[in-house]
Amino acid sequence: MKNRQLKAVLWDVDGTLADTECDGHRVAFNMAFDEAKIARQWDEDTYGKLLAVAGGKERLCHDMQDGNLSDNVDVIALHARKTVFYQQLIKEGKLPLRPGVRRLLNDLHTADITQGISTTTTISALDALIKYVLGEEWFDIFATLAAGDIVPFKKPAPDIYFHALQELKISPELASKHVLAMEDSANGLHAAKAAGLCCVVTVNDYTANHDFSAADLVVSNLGEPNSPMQILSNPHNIIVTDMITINNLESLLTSMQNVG
Ligand code: XBP
Ligand code: MG
Repeated sequence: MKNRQLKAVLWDVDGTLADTECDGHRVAFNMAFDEAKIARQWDEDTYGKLLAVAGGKERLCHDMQDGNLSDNVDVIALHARKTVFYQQLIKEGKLPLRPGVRRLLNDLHTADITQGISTTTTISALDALIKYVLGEEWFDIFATLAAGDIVPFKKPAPDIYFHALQELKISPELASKHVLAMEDSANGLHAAKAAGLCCVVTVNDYTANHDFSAADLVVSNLGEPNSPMQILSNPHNIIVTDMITINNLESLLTSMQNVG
C-alpha cells in the first residue's frame, strides 16, 4: 500500500454529501408542524437563518425561545415525527448526492483510505441516507458513524470530530497531519478546525456567504470530469483543476505540514 500523508477523511453529511437542508430537513419539519396542527412553517429564508443553530431539536427550541412556537410543543416527539418524514423523503429519492461525492467516496475506498462520518444529524436520518442513497455496503465501509446526540455539544464544538477520531483510534496529534474533514458550513468548519483538522469546504446556496477564511480549500462542489467545480479559495496554493482528487487532498496535507 502507498505510504500516504492522507490516512482518513471524515465527511459531514448535511450540505456536504447531499443538499439535505432546504428540500429535506426543512420540508420534514414543516410536515411535522402540519401533522401536529402547529401553525408554523419554515420558509427557505427563515430556515436559512435557523441553520445557524446546529441540530434539529436545538433549532426547534430556538424558534420556541423566539416566540414562534408555543411552549406546549413537545420538541422530542415533534422531532421524532420530523425524522420519520425526512426518512420518507430520502426513500423517495428526493435528496441525491452532490456532484463529485460518489466519485471521491469510491476513489478513497479503492485507495484503502479510511473514511468516516462526523455529523450533527440524528443517527436514524443518517442511516436512511446510507441505506437508500449511498448503498448499504457503506455501513461497513465507513469506519465510524459519529452522529447527533452521542456528544454533549454539537458543531461548532469539536466534540463530534474528537468522538470520530477516538473511534478511529487516531490521536489528535496524528489527526492534524493525516486526517481531512469535508464540510459545507461555518459551523462545520469551526468544529473541524477546533479539532485540529485540515478542512475542505464545498459551499451550497445556504452557506455560500459564510466566513470560510479558516478553511484550507473552498470549492463550489467536488466536481465531475464533465462538470468542473469552481475554486473559491486556495490559501495553500495547491495545484487543483476541475475536480477534487485524492492527489489534491494529499497535496493539501503535505503543504500544511511544510508550513507547520
Ligand atoms: C446539520 C444540522 C442538522 C440538520 C437536522 O449540521 O444542523 O441538525 O439540519 O438534523 P451539520 P436533525 O451539517 O453541520 O452537521 O434534525 O436530525 O438534528
Ligand atoms: Mg453540513
